[in-house]
Amino acid sequence: RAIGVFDSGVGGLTVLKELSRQLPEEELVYLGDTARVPYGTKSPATVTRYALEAAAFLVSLGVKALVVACNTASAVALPALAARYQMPVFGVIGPGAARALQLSRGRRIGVIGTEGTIKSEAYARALHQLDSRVHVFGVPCPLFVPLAEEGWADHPIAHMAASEYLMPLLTEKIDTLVLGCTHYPLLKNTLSQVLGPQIALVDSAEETAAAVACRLNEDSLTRHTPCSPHRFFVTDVPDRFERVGGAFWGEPLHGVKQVEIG
Ligand code: DGN
Repeated sequence: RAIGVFDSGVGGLTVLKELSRQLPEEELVYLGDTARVPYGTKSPATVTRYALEAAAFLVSLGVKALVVACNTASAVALPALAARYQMPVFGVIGPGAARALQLSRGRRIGVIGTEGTIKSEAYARALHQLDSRVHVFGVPCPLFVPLAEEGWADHPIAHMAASEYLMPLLTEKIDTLVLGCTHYPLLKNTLSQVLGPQIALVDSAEETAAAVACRLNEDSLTRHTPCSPHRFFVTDVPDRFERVGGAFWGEPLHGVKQVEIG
């Protein structure tokens, strides 16, 4: 059986890519809720409703585990999803927080994400639960999402936006930065140019894939035979997803199907 992955749109393909790299034998089914993107500016109640509907669609396909690739949905809807389903349900917040603490030497950790993710303080809660002495500084960086989708992650405009957004984090002398949004791994180069080499970057996508691999192994749910091709679904017409998603997925996307959920 497949692993079901959902996100508000194309961004979650960064998580899917890591899953397919770290678990090459697993079959993956992806749902991008492109009719209702962005989640980042919506209320927790609305995002939770969307997340439950997206999960229900994947569960109807018979998946064995769910991965909430979207940081905003992970931040506000994970308890509701975990309460509804018996199968393993993974979010991106816990794995990203755990890795940030491993890397941080001075316990001064910055978190960047959508407005919804930062306002929820989900990363700060996860970090404080793991270590009560940690200092967490959250900054919403909403412009990074359209910049990444425009293919401008390395453009001077992205550099300017990053300098503005990250200034307060440099003032706070953070030593580690969590990339708390699906789109931000594309901006890694720009971010490390602005922050300098001393500040460690945590890619939640990589950490989440590692957590999924570990848990599937423990539960003996891992596949050991080559998988059938991954499947991609969206809730709006697939054109834009196929065009923009290629850069996130790493190769051209074809055969994306439109579905109705909710
Ligand atoms: N996928 C969203 C996230 O990781 O928070 C970003 C895109 C959005 O909904 N704004």
